[in-house]
Amino acid sequence: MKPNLTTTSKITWCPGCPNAQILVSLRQAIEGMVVGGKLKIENLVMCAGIGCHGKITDYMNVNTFTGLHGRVIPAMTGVKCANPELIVIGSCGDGDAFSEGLEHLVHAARRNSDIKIFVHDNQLFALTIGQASSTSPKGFKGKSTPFGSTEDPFNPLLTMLSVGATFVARTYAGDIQGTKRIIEAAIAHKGFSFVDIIQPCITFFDTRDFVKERIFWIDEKESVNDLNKAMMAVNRSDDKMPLGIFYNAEKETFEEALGKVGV
Ligand SMILES: Cc1ncc(C[n+]2csc(CCOP(=O)(O)OP(=O)(O)O)c2C)c(N)n1
Repeated sequence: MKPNLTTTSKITWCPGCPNAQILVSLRQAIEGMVVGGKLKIENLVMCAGIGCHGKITDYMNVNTFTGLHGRVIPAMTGVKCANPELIVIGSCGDGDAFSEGLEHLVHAARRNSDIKIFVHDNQLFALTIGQASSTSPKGFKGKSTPFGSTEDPFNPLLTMLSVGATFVARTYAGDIQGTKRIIEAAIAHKGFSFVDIIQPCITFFDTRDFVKERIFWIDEKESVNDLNKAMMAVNRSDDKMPLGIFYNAEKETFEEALGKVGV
């Protein structure tokens, strides 16, 4: 039966915020998986951090846990370890995942913890009104960098591939069907799933036109089983923005390995 994933909480994102498009994609992905018998709604737990993205748990009628800024991954890892039967998904911001919480992200990927993380990547700290984050482009002018950021941005896809993430993908919030497909595949994957979702912040850094001119869907067959090719696909010298599942591999999960301890 189709689950009712809506809640009575008032949506307080800015009108037109692409976070709402991510919400639609997520709901559609989960509805489809539940109706198709691939997921039991009572087994799903969704975690989130602090930031604009973090409001998503208010709007999802599933088991949720909203933790601290930068600490989404430890909460997810804890839930999964405590009850490996649960399917644990989470939303975090680029500030959350790549600045304050980067160490958690890297080690969860390295361990292949069976959790699925969706980064709402708007290239800045949005809730605190527009400071530069790790993925802000060089020259970005925001509240903390009024003369322009002097730093090169962090490449999360390349980092995730290099530390052992077994599912690495990127999508664009404005492509609701594309994002739905990627979310479904990430949830279905056994092991650590990392999805970077390009989510322009229409209030502090509206990159929608810039992004739409540069995104393209890759031919996933080219790299999905080949780590070196996946690394090449995400490490471009031009400003094009590839979307799709770059890499998807099978490996023993952290929880499976833990289950063998002492046996
Ligand atoms: C431990 C801690 N550090 C900093 C903050 C302040 N803070 C709250 S939201 C936020 C920015 C969130 O940015 P991001 O994670 O990118 O999410 P977005 O708002 O862009 O969705 C910060 C720095 C906090 N609440 N807790």
